Amino acid sequence: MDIVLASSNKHKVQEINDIVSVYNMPFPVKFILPPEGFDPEENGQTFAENSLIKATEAWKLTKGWVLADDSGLCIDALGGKPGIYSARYAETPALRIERVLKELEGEENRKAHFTCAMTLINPEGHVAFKTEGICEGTIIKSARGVNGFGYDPIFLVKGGTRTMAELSEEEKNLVSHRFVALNNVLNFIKNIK
Ligand code: ITT
Repeated sequence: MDIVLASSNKHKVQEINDIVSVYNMPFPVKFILPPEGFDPEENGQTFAENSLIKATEAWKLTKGWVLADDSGLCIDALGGKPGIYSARYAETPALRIERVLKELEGEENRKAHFTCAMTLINPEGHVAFKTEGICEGTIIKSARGVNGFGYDPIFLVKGGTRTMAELSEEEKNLVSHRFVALNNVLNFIKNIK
């Protein structure tokens, strides 16, 4: 079963394909990139809304099964920011991290979580399933680690001593917000054939 992944973030696509490859699906599932021209306007107010916008845009181009992932980092002391603005918080990933660390300077409450909202649309164009996954942690004071992407180097996973960027890909894919959401999606998909 081919599913179009409504994303142009190659790290996400890689993580999603890695997660599905170790999930015991009863039939092969392959996530493929959307065709050229996929450029949704992410103007929703929530992760779930943006996920639906991306999925709908990709469905219009493909008319097949489509999955969208809208995700981001929510920091308690910043009232949930960067949240849905995670990808646009500054120009580059390094500058985004710098901005977050600056905004948290002197702040003792470092609690944060990653959220991932997924929307699955069927070939008829209806939302077949939607879900969210969360991964809790704290924001450390300076970046550590080179794996993963985005805010991984400043996110210390709850209950551990390493940042998300210090975990191996396999380790991240067992605890991440994306893993939690995708597991729910795959549990749904395996029962539809
Ligand atoms: P698409 O919309 O094309 O899927 P995007 O990167 O713009 O790609 P989002 O709008 O969902 O995707 O924004 C997600 C941003 O949140 C991403 O660019 C990172 O900055 C951050 N993020 C999401 N998941 C993350 C993860 O697993 N580790 C670190 N940062 C993450």
